Amino acid sequence: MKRILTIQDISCVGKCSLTVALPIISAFGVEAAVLPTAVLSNHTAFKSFTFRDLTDDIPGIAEEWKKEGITFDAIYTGYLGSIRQIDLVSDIFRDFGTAENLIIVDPAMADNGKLYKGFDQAFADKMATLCGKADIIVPNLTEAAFMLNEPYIAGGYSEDYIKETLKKLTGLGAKTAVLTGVTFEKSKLGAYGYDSVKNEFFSYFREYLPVAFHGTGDVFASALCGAAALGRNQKESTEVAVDFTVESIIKTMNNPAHNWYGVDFEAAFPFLMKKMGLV
Ligand code: PXL
Repeated sequence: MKRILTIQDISCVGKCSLTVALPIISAFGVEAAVLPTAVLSNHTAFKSFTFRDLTDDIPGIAEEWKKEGITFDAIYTGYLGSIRQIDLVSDIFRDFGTAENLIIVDPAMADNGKLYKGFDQAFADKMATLCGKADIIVPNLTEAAFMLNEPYIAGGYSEDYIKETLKKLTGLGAKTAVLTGVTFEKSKLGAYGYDSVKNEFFSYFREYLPVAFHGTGDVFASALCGAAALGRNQKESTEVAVDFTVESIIKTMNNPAHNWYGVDFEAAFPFLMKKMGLV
């Protein structure tokens, strides 16, 4: 069985980060190993939250894995809480990265033109250096703008603008960049990628849904990792991730009792497993 190490916080309630990554990776029939970076009562879009930083635990946990000779087919990082944590995650890439395994970085730190609570430009600059060490990065347009120190453009941009942005993102050092939340026409939304090794662009669009839910970036990244770990190529993995995210949003819209803080990705598992040929 393939094994993914995912490094991000555990927000006890909130349907994001580890409470999303763990079940989704498992649904692919892939083992999910976790390195929790912090424990929060709930994610930071709630009015208030507790935050227990686990940074000091990271080196010791990694040492134990080294003693055991544990290896990973992919390492996937999401929300990270501090600049020091990014340095420690870089050490993990150095120590557990190989020529064969995939390093996937979701620079989860911003959306809709704004950084999440607690982050500043220095953090975004540091996240850009972590992205430089990845095989695949999956920023949204806001995260891309902060990492490139450019203004955020919400819409009305051209395909050339997206292609240039993708080239600048891989210029940070990542082999492939996949931008999420890309839209050229009102009725369609999707992801646009660039593989700098093959010098190839790829994209996949679905119908635009007039809703916005928290945690969809984490759902997208987790599904892309699962598909990539099972050997799907970058375009195929992107398609699986877009389709699963759209299906999760549709399930949420169809549930009148859905909560405000995350999507009902659990209800989309039958769809995912069929799509992946797992059932
Ligand atoms: O969904 C990204 C995310 C992850 N973890 C925490 C967050 C957020 C977004 O707000 O607050 C703690």
